[in-house]
Amino acid sequence: MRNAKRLLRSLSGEAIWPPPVWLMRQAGRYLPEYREVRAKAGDFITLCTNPALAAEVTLQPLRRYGFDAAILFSDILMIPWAMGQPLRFAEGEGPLLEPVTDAAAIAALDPGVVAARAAPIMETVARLRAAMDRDFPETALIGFAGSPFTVACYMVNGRGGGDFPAARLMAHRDPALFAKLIAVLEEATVVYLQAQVAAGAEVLMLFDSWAGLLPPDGFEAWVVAPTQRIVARMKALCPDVPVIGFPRLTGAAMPGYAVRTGIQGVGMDTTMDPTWAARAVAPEIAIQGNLDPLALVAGGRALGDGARRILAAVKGRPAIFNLGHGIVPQTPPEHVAELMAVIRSEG
Ligand code: 1CP
Repeated sequence: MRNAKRLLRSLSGEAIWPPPVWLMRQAGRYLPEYREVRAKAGDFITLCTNPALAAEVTLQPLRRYGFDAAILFSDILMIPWAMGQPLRFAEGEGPLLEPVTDAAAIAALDPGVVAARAAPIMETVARLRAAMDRDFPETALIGFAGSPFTVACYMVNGRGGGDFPAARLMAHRDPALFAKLIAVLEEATVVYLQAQVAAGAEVLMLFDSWAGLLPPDGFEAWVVAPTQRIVARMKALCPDVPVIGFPRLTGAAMPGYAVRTGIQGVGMDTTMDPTWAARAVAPEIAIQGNLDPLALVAGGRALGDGARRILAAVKGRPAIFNLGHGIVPQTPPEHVAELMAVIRSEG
């Protein structure tokens, strides 16, 4: 039976026109209705672990724009949180974690508790699936996790906002220790993604936002190999669920990552030339991206020309329209409607 959902068709290698569209961070602070729920929830972790509110903010952008996918409202740092690493989101500062810096701290991390502690997140997925089957039957539900390397960056450094020198140094100075952390994260990620699929996620995405910080041998050891193992295990557990990888800022190494990890879709970051990627990535793998989030803030010509350039580049091959990174909070909501009109007028 042919699947009617446009996102799933692209991820099974079909070149559909116009391509399906969703936007990274499509639920978030640029939407007044999100800010309202966020204020009601109090802090960000409370929002992520409240199934009614997390499902509500996930659905908000679908009601406005009719995207082809919803992405679970949660965060990549909910895996370290579920393993017991102290985490908070400070206003204006982003995530703050108690850094994991030695063998004892890594040995204390238990992937076995992830399923139980993440149960409220799975309840969100289940609610979303029920609501979407009823109200958005053609929209696919994406579950996600951070890739082990990117999550390890935050766990070891304790915060974002830099280029994670402590994590990168640990990988060089004590690769056996760093490998243990990556192995724990692999295990936790498989458990966490499998639970999302069991609850109703139809597509999985692995965010590797900081993959581009690594030298080639590190990219191989800490990004390609762990992702390959996670994807292989997910294929064994749920063969019909496609996986999208997003190895951000990895340039010419991206097409090799896409083929070797066994994923069905690959994200292009803002810097990537989509015309190049359309040829360099294996033709059965959907390419996803990559409008500059700031072109969406600017609107007008920057938005229209930028979107049309990407559409022209990906025409005739499996693709998914998206941004090259997440929506920024100052994005005018009407510019997102403008973008949807540009994409749909190409159809
Ligand atoms: O104040 C708030 O409301 C919190 C802001 C916020 C939001 C809306 C954070 C904190 N996370 C999220 C949601 C989120 N994060 C989603 C689901 C919503 C959606 O996409 O619609 C997803 C998929 C993520 C993924 C995520 N979190 C990534 C990977 C993608 C990327 O942007 O590179 C990363 C690196 C994070 C860490 C994180 N969480 C939050 C912030 C501000 C950050 C970045 C920290 C930094 O600067 O390094």
